[in-house]
Amino acid sequence: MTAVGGAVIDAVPPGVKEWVISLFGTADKVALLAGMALVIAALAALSGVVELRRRFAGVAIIAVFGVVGLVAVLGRAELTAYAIPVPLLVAVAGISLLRWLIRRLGEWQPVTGQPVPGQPAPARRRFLQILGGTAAVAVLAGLLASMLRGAAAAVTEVRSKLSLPAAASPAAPVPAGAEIRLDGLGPLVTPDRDFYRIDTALRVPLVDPEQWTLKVTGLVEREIELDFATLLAKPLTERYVTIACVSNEVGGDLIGNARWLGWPVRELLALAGPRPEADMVLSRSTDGWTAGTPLEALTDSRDALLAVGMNGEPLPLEHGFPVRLIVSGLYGYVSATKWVTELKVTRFADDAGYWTPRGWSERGPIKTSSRIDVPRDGRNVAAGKVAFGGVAWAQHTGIAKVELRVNGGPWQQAGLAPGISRDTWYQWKLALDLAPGQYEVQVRATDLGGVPQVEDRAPVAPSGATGYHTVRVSVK
Ligand SMILES: Nc1nc2c(c(=O)[nH]1)N[C@H]1C(S)=C(S)[C@@H](COP(=O)(O)O)O[C@H]1N2
Ligand SMILES: [Mo]
Repeated sequence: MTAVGGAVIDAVPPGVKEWVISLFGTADKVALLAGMALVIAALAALSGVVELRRRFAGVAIIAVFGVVGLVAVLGRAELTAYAIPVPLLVAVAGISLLRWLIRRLGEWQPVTGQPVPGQPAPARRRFLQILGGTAAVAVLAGLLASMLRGAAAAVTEVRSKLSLPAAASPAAPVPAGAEIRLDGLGPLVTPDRDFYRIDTALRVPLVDPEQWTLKVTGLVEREIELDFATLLAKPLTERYVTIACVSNEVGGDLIGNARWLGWPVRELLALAGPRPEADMVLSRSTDGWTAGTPLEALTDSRDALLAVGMNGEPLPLEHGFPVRLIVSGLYGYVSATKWVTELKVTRFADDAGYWTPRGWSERGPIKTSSRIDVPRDGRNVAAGKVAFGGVAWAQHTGIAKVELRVNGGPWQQAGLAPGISRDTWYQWKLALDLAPGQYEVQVRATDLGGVPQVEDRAPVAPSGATGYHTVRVSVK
C-alpha cells in the first residue's frame, strides 16, 4: 500500500501536491493512506458484488489490483526483498477469501428442520466460519504490520544507544537577547518534536548505521566510500541553520531552526577531487529521492554539513537518521537529502533532482521573507499598546531590518534581535499604539545586502512564495 501510495506521490503534478499539502498540512500522508483504504474497501465490495453475478469477474479485479501493487513495489527504489511477495500474497489471500465467501453464500439455504442437539445450527456455523476467516486475515495483516514495527524498534534502539562525539568546531553561543520573550512567539531553536517534516516517504526509511555507507561517485578523481564509524571519527562542526521548504506559503510554518552537528561536505568532496567541469552534486537517499545542489554551495564557506546530530541528539528517524545533508540558504528540495547514501558529482546539464522534472526550479535559493506570529490573523486585541512579534530570514546573507506598516501606511522599523548567525532566522518585535478599529498589518524584511523582500505575490511553485505576510486584527 505504501508502494502504491509512493507511486501516486511520484505521479502527481506539483500543483496537486501543493493542494494536498495546503489541505491537510503535514497530515497529508495520513490523508493519502486513508483515501487509499477507502478505495480498497470499495474495490473489495465491488469484487464481491461482481463475483456473485459472474464467476471470476471479482477475482479478476483483485488480481489486477495485486499486479498494480506489484508494479508499484518494483518501481520503488527502497525495494526490499520481502516487499515483492507482499502484494502477491495479499492478492492470493483476497482471491481465496472471496471464492470461499461466495461458496459459503451459495450454501446459505434457508434453515429447515431442527438443529441437531449439541451441534451449532448451519447458519450459526457459517457465521462462525466467516468470523474465523476474517480473523485469520486480520492476524496475517497484524503480523506484517508488527514485522515493520519490529524493524523500526530495532533502529530506534540503535539510535538511543548512540552517543555522538563533541564538535571540534562548536557553534557560536546564542547571543544574549536573540530570543524575544513574547506570548505566542515560538522558540528561537525549534525542538525536534515540533520541527516540520516534509518528504515523499510514506514509511520512514529504516537505516541501520552499521550498514550505512555513503558513496561519492561521478566526476571525481577518485570514488570514495565512507562508513558511519569513519564519519564519526572526523572532526565535526556544529552550526545553527534555519532550513525551509519551498512549499512554505507566506506566513507558513514549513520552516525550522536547529543546531546541526556534522562533517563539512567540502572536506569529503576535497578527498574525492571534483573534476573542473562539475557544477552540481546529485545527492541520493536510500529511498531513491534525489536533490541537485550547486557544487559551489557545498564547498564555499557556508559549512554545508553531512549532518549526524540535531539539537544535541542523533537525527530523529523522520529527519534522516543516521545521516542527512544541511545546506544554509537553499530550500530543502535542492539540498537537505535525508537518509543520504550517495553524492554523485555531476553537471546541471546532465542530471536533475527529484522535483525538477516535476515542475520546480533547478535552483532553489531561499527567498528573503518574514512572518508575523503575534498577534495571529483574525484576533481581537485590547486597544492601547499592541505587541507584534515574529521572525525574518535571509539564510547565508542575514537580516538588516524588519518593518511593519498599518493599513498601507508608512513603514515603521521593528526592534530586531541579534541573530544566532546569518544562517538562522531572527526574531523581531514592535509595539504599535492602536485605537479601537480594524487593522491590516504587514511585515517586510531587508537583508544585509540592502535588498528588501519581494512585494509581488508569487505562489510556492516553481521557486518559492513571495509577498508580504498580512494579519488582520480587530482592536476593541
Ligand atoms: N530522502 C528525502 N530527503 C528529503 C526529502 C525527501 O522527500 N526525501 N524532502 C526534502 C524537502 S522538500 C525538505 S523541505 C526537507 C525537510 O526536512 P525535514 O523533514 O527534516 O524538516 O527535507 C528534504 N529531504
Ligand atoms: Mo521542501
